Amino acid sequence: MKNRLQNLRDKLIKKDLDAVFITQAHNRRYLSGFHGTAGYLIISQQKAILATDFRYTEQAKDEAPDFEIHRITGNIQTWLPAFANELGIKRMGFEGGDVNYEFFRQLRRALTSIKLVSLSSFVEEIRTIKEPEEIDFIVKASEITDTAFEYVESRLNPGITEKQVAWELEKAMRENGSEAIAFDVIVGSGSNAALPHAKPTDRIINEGDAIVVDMGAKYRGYGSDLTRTICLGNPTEKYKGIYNIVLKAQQTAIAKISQGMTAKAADAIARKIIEKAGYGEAFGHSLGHGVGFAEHELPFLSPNSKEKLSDSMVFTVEPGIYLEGWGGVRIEDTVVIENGKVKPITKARKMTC
Ligand SMILES: [Mn+2]
Repeated sequence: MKNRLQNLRDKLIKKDLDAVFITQAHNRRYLSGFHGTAGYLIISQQKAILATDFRYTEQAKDEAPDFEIHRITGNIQTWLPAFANELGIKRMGFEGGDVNYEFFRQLRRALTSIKLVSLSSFVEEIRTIKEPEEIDFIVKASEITDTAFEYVESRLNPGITEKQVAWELEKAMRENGSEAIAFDVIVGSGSNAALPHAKPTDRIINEGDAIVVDMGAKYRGYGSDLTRTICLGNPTEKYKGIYNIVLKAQQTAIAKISQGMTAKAADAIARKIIEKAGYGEAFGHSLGHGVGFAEHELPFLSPNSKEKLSDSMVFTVEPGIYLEGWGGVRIEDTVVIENGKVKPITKARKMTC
């Protein structure tokens, strides 16, 4: 955690801030190691304070050795001013993307003589560069996901419902060591696969149906993200054609994305292939997103992205084509940039057709 705090403190200097007030749960855990669901961090150049309530003070002492643990009661107006005074804070950053309006009003009332600076993605940017141990945890979460997918996929038969498939996948992930699911399992069969984030229904999967399955496990707080499109029985020619366009877009992106490239350029590699094939309108989401504590985090590989990709970033590559009333295809791997190149973390087999 010491490196993480140092990175944060370097950023405080750049922003001319005396301290930062951390409210976002993943950022709190990332910076302090504390897993509890309630608490605040106040970090200056000299001090790192973790303020939490009675339920968590003992746990916080174990999990966050680099922080001074303080037990708090009541809302921030009752305890924050004393810390701000003690630390001599004049300009303090807060997480503008996390706090709600009511909380901001309390913050302003608590710290009337302090200049409050709204920060966006302040810690999230640091989180984009994964440490070796974080990558190991994501690899482990991906292995769990791959194993669960292949196990369920090899036993899929017509007559099962989408909800049953989703439950089998969830069960298999938990049985393989996942501490939770990273997000609700997506299963869309037949025309339901046209919905990129299909909620599993009672639809019975028939012979010849294509099925989009999107799932993720969790290991030590870190997620994985895997999508496969599979076909029960013989797919139609139209289906094969669309599947192969998506597969080509995905594989080309994996082969060509490199360190130093903008996330926007990375997205364009896959998008151009799908556009050229005449399905540009049917690829309505971005190519990928970062994976870590959050299901979706920086970097975002989209046509509007301003980020640059670099070594040790972990993200997904997941092009798709969706046609209303017909169905859809998406293929997604979780990958990492290593030595300048994309290395897939996901190993689950892909259908060929
Ligand atoms: Mn994803």
